[in-house]
Amino acid sequence: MERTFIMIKPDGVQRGLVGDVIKRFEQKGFTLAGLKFMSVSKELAEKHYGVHKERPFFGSLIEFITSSPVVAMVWQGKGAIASSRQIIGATNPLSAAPGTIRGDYGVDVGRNLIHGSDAPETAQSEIALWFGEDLVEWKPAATPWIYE
Ligand code: IDP
Ligand code: MG
Repeated sequence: MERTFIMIKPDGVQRGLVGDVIKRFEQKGFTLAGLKFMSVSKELAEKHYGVHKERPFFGSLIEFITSSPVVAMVWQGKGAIASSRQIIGATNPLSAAPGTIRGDYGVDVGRNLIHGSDAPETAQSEIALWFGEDLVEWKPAATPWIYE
């Protein structure tokens, strides 16, 4: 089982899409392992997006992520990292396929609604950064109806 870090960005929260986003991950069959509604400090935002430090959009990205609350989550399941990226869609919402979160709701790359870890190593470090050990271990009753 894999775990991935998913964050509904300030635009997703402000636009009332929290329920829809959570619903998509639940309906896929993934399991929630962590969830918090929070404001993001500049320090946390800069650590999370550290890989983009030299990019021209870094400043506006940090300003945006810290501008309004986010929903931070950990979702768990078979192939959860790559599958979540498919559920989310391409970085630029105009290129994201209809049916994906960004494809269905977004227009601008700087307002693309949601973050998802892109690989096992980043998932591990992002979960540690945002949640530490504060995750819930549980097995949903529907598990045998989702996995053979
Ligand atoms: P990802 O979120 O699909 O993994 P990354 O390339 O890791 O995309 O970029 C991180 C975030 O930085 C994007 O989700 C987007 O919000 C923002 N971003 C990426 N490229 C641009 C750009 O060219 N202009 C403005 N913002 C960008
Ligand atoms: Mg990324």
